[in-house]
Amino acid sequence: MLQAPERHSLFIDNEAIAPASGDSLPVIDPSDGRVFAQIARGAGADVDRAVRAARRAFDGAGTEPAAGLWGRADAAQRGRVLHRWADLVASQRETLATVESRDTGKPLAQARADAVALARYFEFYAGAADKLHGQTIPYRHGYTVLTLREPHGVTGHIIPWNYPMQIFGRSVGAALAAGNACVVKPAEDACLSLLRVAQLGAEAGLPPGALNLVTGLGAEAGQALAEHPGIDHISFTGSPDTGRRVAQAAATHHCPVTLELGGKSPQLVFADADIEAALPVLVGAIVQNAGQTCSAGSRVLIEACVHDRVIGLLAERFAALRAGPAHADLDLGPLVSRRQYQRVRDFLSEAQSGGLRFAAQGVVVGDAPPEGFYQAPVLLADVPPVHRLAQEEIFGPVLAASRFDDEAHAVALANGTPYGLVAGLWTRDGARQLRLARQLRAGQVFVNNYGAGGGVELPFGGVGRSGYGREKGFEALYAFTALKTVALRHD
Ligand code: TXE
Repeated sequence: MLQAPERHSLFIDNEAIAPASGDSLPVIDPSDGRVFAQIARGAGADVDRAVRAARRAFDGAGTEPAAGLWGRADAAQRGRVLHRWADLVASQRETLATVESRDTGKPLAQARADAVALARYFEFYAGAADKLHGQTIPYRHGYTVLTLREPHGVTGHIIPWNYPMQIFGRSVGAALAAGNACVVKPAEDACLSLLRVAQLGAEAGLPPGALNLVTGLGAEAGQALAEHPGIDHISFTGSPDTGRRVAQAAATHHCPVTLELGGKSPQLVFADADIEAALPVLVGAIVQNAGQTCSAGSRVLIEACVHDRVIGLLAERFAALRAGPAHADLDLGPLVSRRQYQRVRDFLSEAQSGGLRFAAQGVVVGDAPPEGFYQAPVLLADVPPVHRLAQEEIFGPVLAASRFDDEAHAVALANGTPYGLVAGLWTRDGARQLRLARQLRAGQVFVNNYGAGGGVELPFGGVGRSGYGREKGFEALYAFTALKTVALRHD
């Protein structure tokens, strides 16, 4: 007998709540294309309810339930709640990883790493909560001037489907540590882990309303959140087009926005690099999460004199990569949805019709269900730098390689897309390392590594089409506060 799909509610005021419409949306397992759950289809009325709950937790007064409990909590108290939350996430790592892996299609080991990273975000911001302080500023005689870092109030968070736990951790962890109350709109394609994480937050001691989740469609719940006049700051991770829409909606009520919009991040390989050390990192940076990573190293630029050798070595590794069901825990799982799969297939058709060279391709294992959204990794060589495959974010396991003649050429190619999120640089020449780190147009530059293993502590964000504002590290805490200057005249 077929099992009825599990049903999930919204999470408001620490309670599971049905959406006002009573409607739901199907959740599809990307490994086999089957519906296995239903989520609540939240929309405007539910967002409004969540914003009111958050406002009460932030600065509610009088006899309202949980009035101001989060807004008035000491910084150390907020830190303690986040610490307990980190411990609960760590203790439920396996459950969370299993849920995330099925929902997104990512191999179990990668989902496990995401759960560990989520706990680490909470741990980092737990420790930072009571170390976020202002300054005193030397001013004229007879004055004392100080700055206060104050929470915005109610913050909105629109989360994508590629790393639900990690992106929730970096965004909501920082916002709560800074004293804000949060309303979160997870992605319709993957939100089940976050519903569980929110429950753990309540168990850890978040008062009702401090954290609220409204699941639903982007055009409904997401748009309603961005437009809501009760939101004091919004952070968005997703596509450039939707980011623009969110910023426009937020601008109607002068709401500050942080946008992280992905990239077309290059890795530059010079002839003097330790190429053996670079190879697994070059492959990992595009295969991780099947290339559905904002900071994926989706371009590799190789110095001409070592180009053919590096392409040959990369091709060997690509040919050995295996894609299969998430639970099989291979190099990569399926893409998250049929839509994302189709998007990647369209790019690859364009590569084929444009005569691009497929230097190597991995395999989809034979027992992968045919209804799953599998794409074997592809290495494209000699991609003309102006080609769409070298310019646009594909968000799939497709690495575009091009060659460069000298340093200036390498920088011109690296900086030659509208994006600017991350860049990787492989060279043993110390002066070149510093020179190029300055010249590369990116929010993060990694030298002889890529991604620094996640880097919870390292400020992250882009320039140009990759967005603006910084998340992670202490920078996120600054972003989730408004600075107030107080000037006292006493003489
Ligand atoms: O993104 P969207 P999609 C890129 C990647 C991918 C492409 C399309 O290239 O192939 O975007 O993915 C919510 N108002 N990235 O269509 O639409 C939506 O519900 C408010 C890069 O899934 O940007 C989801 O929660 N919110 C990226 C979130 O926005 C809206 C991660 C992201 O969806 C909305 C994901 C609206 N009008 C995709 N419409 C990264 N930077 O890592 C949608 N949403």
